[in-house]
Amino acid sequence: MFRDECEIQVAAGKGGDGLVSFRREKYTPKGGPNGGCGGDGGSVILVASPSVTSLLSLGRKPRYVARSGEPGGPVDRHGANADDLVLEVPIGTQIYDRKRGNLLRDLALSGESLVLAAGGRGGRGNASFATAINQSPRHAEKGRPGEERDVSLQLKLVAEVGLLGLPNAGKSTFLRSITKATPKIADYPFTTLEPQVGIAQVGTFDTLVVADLPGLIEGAAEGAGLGHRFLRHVERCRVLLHLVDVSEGATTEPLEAYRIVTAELAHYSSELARRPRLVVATKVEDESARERAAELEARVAAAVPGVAGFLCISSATGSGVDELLVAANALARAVRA
Ligand SMILES: Nc1nc2c(ncn2[C@@H]2O[C@H](COP(=O)(O)OP(=O)(O)OP(=O)(O)O)[C@@H](O)[C@H]2O)c(=O)[nH]1
Ligand SMILES: [Mg+2]
Repeated sequence: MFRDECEIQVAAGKGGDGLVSFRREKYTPKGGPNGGCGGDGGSVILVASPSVTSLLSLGRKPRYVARSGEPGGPVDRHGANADDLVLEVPIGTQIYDRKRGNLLRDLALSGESLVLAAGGRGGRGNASFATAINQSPRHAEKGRPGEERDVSLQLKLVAEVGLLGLPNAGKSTFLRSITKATPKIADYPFTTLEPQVGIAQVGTFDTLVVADLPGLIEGAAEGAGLGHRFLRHVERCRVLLHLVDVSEGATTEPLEAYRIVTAELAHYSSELARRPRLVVATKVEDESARERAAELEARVAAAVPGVAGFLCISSATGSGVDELLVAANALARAVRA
């Protein structure tokens, strides 16, 4: 199972209390104050880690509590600081404050971290309060409470290229043919239930991170099929590849297939609908497919905003696949620049 959002509560550790204590030495009736300070409570910290790919395990527990600092001891002994509680999240996790609803941080890079809840400071012991006037203070501070926070976490994949299309368009097959990723492939719709990323080698020097997504169908915005919530994963993609099956066996006519996905994209976000795109005719292996591809090209090339090119591929024979990668890479670089 894959999980791309979860809600958790976190509580940092309380600071240890400071101590009230006095020196007791033989033959010294009234020793000075020697109560030590409490240690600091542990903080709760989120770190983006490449070894975590979903929010599944984090979401299993509703609340995470860091340990408290140890109290101060006699003879000026400082209580031990508690260790921080470090929680690993996938790269691309966005953290929202649930009370205020605002975005706290976007952990888009490996190793980036956020202190979600800071540990409470330890209280000072009575030794810290001794002055020339008050040489035997009888009070110490309590440790401060740790911060608490309710957050919701959302994972947005970080990929340069996103694959869009109707179910069975050949998205997963394409990803498999260009990367080491092994998405499931089958001739029934909605084989892909969760987004998956792979890294493609382009030429000798370049790599391209490509995200395979579930198929979109008419009415996805209203929840049809798998809905369109997963489109948030393409929000970060610089470039979209819109795959359209033009083979004999396609269940939907190419132009209609193109229109449906474009409309659902626009429904989701007008900005996303204008994202630079390549339209890709898939399963182009015979003359009739080539004809349908040419027809589609003639229609979509007619000034659709964002469409930067039209290509034909067959992941089965490999024809056009390298050219598509080079074109997608060039477009991604052009957008980045
Ligand atoms: N002949 C031919 N068949 C292909 C090609 N690419 C994909 N297919 C077939 O088309 C069917 C669907 O392929 P998938 O890659 O699973 O399609 P998808 O777009 O990922 O589908 P969903 O995950 O359901 O949205 C499978 O039976 C594939 O074998 C191709 O280039 N040529
Ligand atoms: Mg698929």
